[in-house]
Amino acid sequence: MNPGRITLILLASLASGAFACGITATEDESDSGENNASAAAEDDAAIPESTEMPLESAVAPPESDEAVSESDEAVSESADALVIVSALGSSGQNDFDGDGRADMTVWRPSNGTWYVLTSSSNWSTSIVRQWGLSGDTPLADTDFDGDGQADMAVWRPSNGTWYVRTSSSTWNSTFSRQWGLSGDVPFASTDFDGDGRADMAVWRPSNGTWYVRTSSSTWNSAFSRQWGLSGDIPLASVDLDGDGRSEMTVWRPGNGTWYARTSASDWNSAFSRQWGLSGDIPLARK
Ligand SMILES: [Ca+2]
Ligand SMILES: [Ca+2]
Ligand SMILES: [Ca+2]
Repeated sequence: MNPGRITLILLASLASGAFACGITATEDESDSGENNASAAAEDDAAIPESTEMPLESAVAPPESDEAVSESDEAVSESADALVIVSALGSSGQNDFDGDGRADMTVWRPSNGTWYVLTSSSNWSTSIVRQWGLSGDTPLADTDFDGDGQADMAVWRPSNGTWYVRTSSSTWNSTFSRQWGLSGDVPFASTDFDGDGRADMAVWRPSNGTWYVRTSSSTWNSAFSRQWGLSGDIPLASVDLDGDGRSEMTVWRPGNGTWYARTSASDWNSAFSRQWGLSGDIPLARK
């Protein structure tokens, strides 16, 4: 579960009514219902066990006494529900048109389609692209090509593949990378290498390991760090040391403790603070 992701589900009956006006305004749908994502997959690497030797935890993690719920998966698989794409992320804007203001964005699981009402049109013109399938996890507010505009990206749990439509191609060109396995937690809008473009990162609950493909390598090189235990809540878009790169942070519900590996140490040094109690919700942008 990614508690930082703010994902709202409207019941289908409510959502379809609320959304009807947005659909009628749509005129620039460029793609048929065909999903190019599967054909576009490059599948250029299975996830390695580790490209670097896992490091010993600087703070010995105690056993967790709480399990992580998997409600995110349930959200994505709700065929008749609308997923309101989170407005939280690197810019917090879901800014597809690049004017620095938030666009109104939803992703529809039943047809894998993105509906964007652009701020630059005073929210009167839409961008619509089919991208993704029912069961995919939409990644909000993520900029892989670094042009300052949001791309359209989904992560597919069944094959652990990232599918991206780039804003620099007016969301017409795509690429994909296999990264992660079913059961992993994918993160939107992370930047571990600090190049201003989104990396592809997952956290694996079964072994508490972070796997990162870096954008600076065109998502071809990767590294990993063991950090956290099953039951922890991973928080990816947290920059605790302020160097513009993501920390690897988990919050442990069982003892209310934050454990962070710092980017400034290339994720080799760590510290922790007990802050919060079991039942609290750690707040972080997702
Ligand atoms: Ca972009
Ligand atoms: Ca990056
Ligand atoms: Ca940092």
